Amino acid sequence: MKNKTALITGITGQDGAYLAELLLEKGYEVHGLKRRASSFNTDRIDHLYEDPHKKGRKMILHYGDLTDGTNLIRVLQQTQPDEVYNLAAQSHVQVSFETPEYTADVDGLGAMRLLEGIRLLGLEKKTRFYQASTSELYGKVQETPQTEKTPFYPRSPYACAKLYAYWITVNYREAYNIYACNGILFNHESPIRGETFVTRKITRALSRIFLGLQECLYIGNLNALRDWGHARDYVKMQWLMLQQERPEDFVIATGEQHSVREFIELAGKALGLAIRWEGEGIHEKGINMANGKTIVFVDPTYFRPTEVETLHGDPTKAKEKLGWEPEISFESLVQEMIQADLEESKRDELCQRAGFRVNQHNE
Ligand code: NDP
Ligand code: GDR
Repeated sequence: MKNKTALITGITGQDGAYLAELLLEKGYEVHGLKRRASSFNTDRIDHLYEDPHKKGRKMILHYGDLTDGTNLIRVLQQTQPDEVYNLAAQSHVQVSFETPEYTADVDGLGAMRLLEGIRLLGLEKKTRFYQASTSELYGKVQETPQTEKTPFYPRSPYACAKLYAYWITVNYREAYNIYACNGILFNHESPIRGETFVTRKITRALSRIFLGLQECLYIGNLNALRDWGHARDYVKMQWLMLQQERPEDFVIATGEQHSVREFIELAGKALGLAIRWEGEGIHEKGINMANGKTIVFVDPTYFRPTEVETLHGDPTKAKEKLGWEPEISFESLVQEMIQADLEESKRDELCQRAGFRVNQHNE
């Protein structure tokens, strides 16, 4: 039997990298959409890279962009995929308040362009479609914990765009019988998480503070509550969802909730840093108990115009129908992220001592 072919948009992102790895292990031919950038942007998948001059490659990258419909149709036509995973997005909630139109175009219309491409090319019966939907759809939550039936109340341009993508996926399933489904994924993290999402920002900053490369961490809402899982566990579900008899939407979450503050405390603990909190609101500070230095400051720059205060998922349907359980605990996730960032910071420290410039980003 011929091996399956998959097309992953967003292959250079966190989930794209883990999913590409998983599908290659399963024997798929993996095609990925990458954006043209002024420098190499494939760090996360470089270990899977194959020389474009080599015959019989299993991973092939195509230039493209979700805002460019004709490009998407061409890539779909060339690759004739059995499965499309639409992971590409302007995925930062806070940035979406600054780039609402672009975010709507990529995250909302982008999904429609792919679905319409599948239809125009007559691939409705062949191609299965996965849409990266999000717990941000619940926004101002109407029910706790959140299930597939909980009403949506988006609270950002990002979530509003993803709401369109969610419903257009349902609509193409119902209108044209395309095997299309939404994974409503709660936050998932890993050592290759983007550096400006809160978890990675914390593990990176604390590692650097620990080594003396950075003075402090500036943070926004310490009390936000999230249901954090590990990306490696979550991409398994993305694949599983496309292997069922009938297409359905699933919530993917751990069912456990923690605050940003707890994340900082646990990450500190993994480094042997005990943190004491002092003050309130925007004056709250995190103090290193070993030396009395303030290492965490609240900075309102990171507050959002409308915040999602709490998210807590109920993954019962995924457990019952797909036999899926997250395998990596919250504690192991934090530990793994700290270990990786400590390694990276040690490399930076060596470079700095040898007189080389290192990345000083602290957003
Ligand atoms: P990342 O931000 O790590 O990756 C996003 C990917 O999309 C990158 O490959 C990026 O390319 C690509 N991309 C961005 N804009 C465009 C565009 N205009 N055209 C083509 N590609 C583009 O996200 P994650 O891997 O964390 O998330 C994957 C998907 O899942 C996203 O859609 C996200 O919204 C959604 N999601 C994520 C959750 C999470 O907790 N991680 C939870 C729920 C949903 P480049 O590398 O060039 O920037
Ligand atoms: P989120 O993730 O918005 O949930 O979206 P993020 O890590 O950005 O924020 C989580 C919570 O932490 C609070 N927070 C901060 N966030 C950032 N980025 N930086 C800070 O300094 C900071 N301080 C506090 C936020 O206010 C928020 O409450 C992620 C993305 O991956 C989306 O693409 C995805 O859809 C959702 O998760 C599920």
